Amino acid sequence: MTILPTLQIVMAAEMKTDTIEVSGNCGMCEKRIVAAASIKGVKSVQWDAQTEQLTVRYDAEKTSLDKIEQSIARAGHDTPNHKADEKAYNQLHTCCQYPRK
Ligand SMILES: [Cu+2]
Repeated sequence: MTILPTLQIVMAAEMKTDTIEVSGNCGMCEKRIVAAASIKGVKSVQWDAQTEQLTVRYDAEKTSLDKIEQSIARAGHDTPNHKADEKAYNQLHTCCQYPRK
């Protein structure tokens, strides 16, 4: 009798960390950006109003940086690859209407 080696299939999470620039001004922006970036598969999000840098840690098996950027753009904030939705931008609080590039 032959004993076959057991194949271990592990659905390992492929954790990735990326830092991108996301336009915004203040603490209100921070809440909005962090909420928008927190989609399925995202483990942690940090955004700094001074540097406008977003650091996101996510499971690349479940989501992608592109999806995260799209979600942020829909909330009204520019990302490197996705421009903010015009309507969403116009509806931002006046203190949040960062200068468009
Ligand atoms: Cu703001």
